[in-house]
Amino acid sequence: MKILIVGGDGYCGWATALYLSAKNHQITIVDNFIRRQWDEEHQLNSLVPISSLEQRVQQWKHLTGKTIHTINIDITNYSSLCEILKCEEKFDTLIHFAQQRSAPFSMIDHDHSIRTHINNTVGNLNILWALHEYSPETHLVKLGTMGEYGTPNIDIEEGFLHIEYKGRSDRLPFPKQPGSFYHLTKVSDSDQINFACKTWNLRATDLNQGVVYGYETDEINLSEILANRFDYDHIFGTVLNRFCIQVALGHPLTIYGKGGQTRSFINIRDTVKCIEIACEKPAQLGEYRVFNQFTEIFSVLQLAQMVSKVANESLKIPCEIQHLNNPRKEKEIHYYNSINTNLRSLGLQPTLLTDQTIISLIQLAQKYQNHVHLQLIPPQIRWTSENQQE
Ligand code: NAD
Ligand code: USQ
Repeated sequence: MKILIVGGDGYCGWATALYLSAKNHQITIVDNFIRRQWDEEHQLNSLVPISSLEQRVQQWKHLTGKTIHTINIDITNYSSLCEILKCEEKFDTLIHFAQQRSAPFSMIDHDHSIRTHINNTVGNLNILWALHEYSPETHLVKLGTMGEYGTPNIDIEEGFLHIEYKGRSDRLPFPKQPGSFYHLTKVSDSDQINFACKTWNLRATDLNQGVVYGYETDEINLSEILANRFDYDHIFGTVLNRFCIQVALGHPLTIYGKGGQTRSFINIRDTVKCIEIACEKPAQLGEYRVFNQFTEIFSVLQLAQMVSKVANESLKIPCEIQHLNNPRKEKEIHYYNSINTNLRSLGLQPTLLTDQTIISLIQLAQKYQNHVHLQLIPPQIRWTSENQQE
């Protein structure tokens, strides 16, 4: 397949580009490196040092003989995006990763919230318009998030809910209760994509992905020049990756509040497989489908307990758990059960979280611990000035 990976220099996008290239798909990456600029702006760095995209694709060519094309454009620039999609031999699939994806970043202040909305909403709308005008048969695979649904007191279905009301019934979009201005942009994207499929007969798969953890894929492991980013800071670092790095630093695990916050999780090895499944089994023209892309559900406290047990018992590294004042506005104790049958029924074999995975992440952090800036660990961005909880 001819595949355009938009946002292919990032954590999920780079791992996916290598994985799909290894499977002999013809890959082009679009990225404007804005994420590398945001890191500089906030003085953040990846735990594992990352090479430039140019060095990365050269090394991939050198090791495997396979070519990954790269294009540096900002997808909020419509005419540049159109130039790519106007090409004669159309892309079979466009995978869209290119967004500002940190909830805390979107809550820093007015400016960061607006930048998140412009980048994500305009970028997504541009992709829909460019597909409509120049490549309407290309299958859009869009990264959404489980956080679109929030934490309702009922089971979370895959995108839609069958409702009976006053003697009538319908299949309606599942109610959305996002927890940050970032998550709100994903809700808006989903509505736009659904509308574009109905109105213009586009085809799309919205992958509502859970929190991603892990570092290794077979391709990333081939060379240090192929290294992926691994965020540990309080803005872009996600919870399990952060806990493993905190162990290596001898830092207590930073649970926000009570830790009963429960989320869906997925190993990056499964992220790339889910995307492959979505590409190879595309939506029909006019179809908007939603897959919940995760493999397991944990509370933050459960994760902290698993990590501290592995640290204390298997690695003999003393590890404490710390309950911090929650910087976010979120339920800390709640019902949570989400459904993930679509990807499983299309063949996904889940990679479950094991002690060995936690050990290898802690060892990765030990190897690169000199790169960590300790001041980036504690949370600094608060959802409300009063910092009150429900
Ligand atoms: P990332 O920040 O590592 O990568 C995003 C990439 O997109 C970066 O390389 C960035 O430069 C690029 N980009 C952003 N805006 C762009 C623009 N306007 N034009 C061109 N390129 C642009 O993020 P990630 O962790 O790889 O996440 C990828 C996607 O997956 C996001 O949409 C995110 O919402 C979703 N997702 C991520 C997670 C997770 O835990 N990492 C979980 C669920 C969903
Ligand atoms: N948390 C802690 N301690 C920490 C970090 C986080 O207790 O040190 C808690 C948070 O309060 C939250 C939960 O862990 O309750 C998850 O936080 P996170 O930072 O790991 O993930 P989140 O902000 O939800 O965002 C990440 C990605 C985002 C993606 C989302 C999937 O950054 O791009 O959309 O996971 S989901 O959570 O399903 O919405």
